Amino acid sequence: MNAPLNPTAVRQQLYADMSPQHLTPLWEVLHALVPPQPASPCVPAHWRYADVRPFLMRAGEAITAEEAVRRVLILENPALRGQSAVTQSLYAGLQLILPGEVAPSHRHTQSALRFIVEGQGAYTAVDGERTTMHPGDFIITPSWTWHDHGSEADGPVVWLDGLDIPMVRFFDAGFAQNDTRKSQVVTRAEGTSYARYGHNMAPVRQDAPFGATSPIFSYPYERSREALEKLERDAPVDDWDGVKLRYIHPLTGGSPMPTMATFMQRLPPGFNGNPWRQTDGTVYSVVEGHGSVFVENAGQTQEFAFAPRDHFVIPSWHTARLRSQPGCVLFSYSDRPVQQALALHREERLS
Ligand code: GTQ
Repeated sequence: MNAPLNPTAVRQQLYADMSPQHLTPLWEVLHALVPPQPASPCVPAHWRYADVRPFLMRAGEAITAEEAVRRVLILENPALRGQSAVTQSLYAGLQLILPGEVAPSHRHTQSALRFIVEGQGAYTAVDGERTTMHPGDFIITPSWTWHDHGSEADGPVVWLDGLDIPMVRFFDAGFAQNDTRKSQVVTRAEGTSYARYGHNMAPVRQDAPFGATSPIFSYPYERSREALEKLERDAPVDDWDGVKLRYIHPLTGGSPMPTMATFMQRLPPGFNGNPWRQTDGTVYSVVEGHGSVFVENAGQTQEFAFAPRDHFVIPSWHTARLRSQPGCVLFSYSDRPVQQALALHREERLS
């Protein structure tokens, strides 16, 4: 008679025997698959511009924009190295273009946002219209539109690229093409899209030309800043966010891109915000001023003391709070519209 096997041995034998059939037991992984709350593999991270800029400038000497196609240093989440991801769903990178250079025209199904960090006078061209970049401008490249970047500036121009690359990769839905031309032909005067859609007005007989993506290619910093300043002066300041507005698609009121939401906020001088957490991991670009973000990570609180042009990421469901002595302005983006479309987004405001 065989000796009775203990349950552990029975199970291990079962797993081993069925493994060649590509079968695996749920009960060994259920807890991790359906966690009681999000357990992001991402970690909070901070990229000081003072540390990053020398490498960007070295990249400018090591390769041309044309040879690189896009001369970008990717901001990789330290816990996701090798994945070109700043969160599980989002990509972030800093792109450099030097005077006289062209980043050749191509298109892809990934949506892109550009947030101008340093310099001015470079342009991006989308659908036949060029947009000149200024620090703090938020610029959109809609999915599957030809786009090239160029510079007639007299110094380096650097911007933050925010793309939905990991999300599109997750869906296995990425397509891309190179244009036959280096730069696209300009067919419209600069500023026409902003004139048509950027003033709480819209053309009488034209539907959304880019569907779910905003037809405003550039949201100028001047306008956003003006709004935040007015609200800081004349309206109640939120205890968590300071003064915060979201950018909108002017024809829908929704996010400017289907996959990414973007925000601009001003923390007034002496702001000491309450903590919050939300399921959309968020990337921040510091526009003006100094401050600190405190992020809880594995039971410990990390402080990132930030300066203008710094970048930082707060992962999903990490508790964070913001503080600024002199006051500051922050731009941010996340995958919130996707989570909202899937009825997954949650936010908790703590005190
Ligand atoms: O400018 O088209 O950072 O295609 C990554 C992929 C920028 C761009 C990036 C891209 C671009």
